[in-house]
Amino acid sequence: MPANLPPQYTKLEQECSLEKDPKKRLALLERMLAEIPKHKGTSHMVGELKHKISKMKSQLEAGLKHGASRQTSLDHIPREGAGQFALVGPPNSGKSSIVGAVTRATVEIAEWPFATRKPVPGMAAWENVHLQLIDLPPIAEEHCEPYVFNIIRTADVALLVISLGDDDLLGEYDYVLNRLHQAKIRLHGLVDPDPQIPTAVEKTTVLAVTGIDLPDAATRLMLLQDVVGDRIPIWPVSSPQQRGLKELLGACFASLGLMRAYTKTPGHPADMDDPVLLTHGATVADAARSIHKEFAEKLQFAKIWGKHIFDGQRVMADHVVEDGDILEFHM
Ligand SMILES: Nc1nc2c(ncn2[C@@H]2O[C@H](COP(=O)(O)OP(=O)(O)OP(=O)(O)O)[C@@H](O)[C@H]2O)c(=O)[nH]1
Ligand SMILES: [Mg+2]
Repeated sequence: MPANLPPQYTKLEQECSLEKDPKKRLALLERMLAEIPKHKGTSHMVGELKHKISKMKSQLEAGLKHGASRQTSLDHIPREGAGQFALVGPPNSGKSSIVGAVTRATVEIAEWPFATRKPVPGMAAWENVHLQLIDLPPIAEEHCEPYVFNIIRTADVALLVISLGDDDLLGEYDYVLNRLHQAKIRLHGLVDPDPQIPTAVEKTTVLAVTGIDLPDAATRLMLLQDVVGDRIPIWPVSSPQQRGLKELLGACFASLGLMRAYTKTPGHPADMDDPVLLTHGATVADAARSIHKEFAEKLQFAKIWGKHIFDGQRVMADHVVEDGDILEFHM
């Protein structure tokens, strides 16, 4: 028996699948339970909803018992948003300044090195997506927190930050790359594979240089450019002057290799603030599945609005989605 779900339920379900805050998620689940038509065709879904609600309630209660302030584990930060970026670099290179400039996180910014003592995550908004930046203590010969490598290893991307204000920027750059490689993390594009370290994890890398507002910045940037060549682009920024940060975040999103599609319910405009993030080559079925596995199972066809099709074209589940497409699922 088909579930025949009303559009307001489908909308709540989409909101809930994207909601990260546990309390808001619980409220949405409760509204879904109120909205879902109760008949034989939905009894399985009603049961599942009740189970999720009771699980979420116990998790919230357990969280309260262990103290209201959420403790950040030192070597694991739960991923949020479209992707997780670990800020990597020598001391005083401007990592915290970037995180402070583009997120609401409270970071330690100081003229002296080793100001950052623990990982601090923050969410940065770029267009209609959120990127999670993790400020980290520096990588230096004098001292380096061992957990830093675990965080970099599990992050989606390493955001390497080098300062043009550093008299030894090439030495620091080399040191960080080598130290990471010794810790079995090979920055993609910047470090070639080494048969001595065959198990090194290859990490997508975005390279930012800070201090483009400083004297000699242009000359120093050319020195670094000579070393990096055209292997990966260098994104120049000035955090105090808020220059280049939007472009840097754009490059961060691009490094994830994701595209954005949008969903709509019949008779309503698409929600362009709330993209579904998909890997390139994803199909209509993949898009449906990313919202809810039931969507994909019950999908009969989708209507699609985009660049290389006519508006509202009817497509089947195996149709490949393009960046910017709007999808209307029919079950
Ligand atoms: N002029 C200029 N100063 C900057 C820029 N970015 C950071 N700074 C300054 O550089 C110093 C170090 O900045 P932080 O952001 O604390 O550097 P960090 O890499 O987090 O340092 P650690 O925590 O020691 O690893 C501070 O005095 C910042 O104000 C920049 O783009 N331009
Ligand atoms: Mg810092």
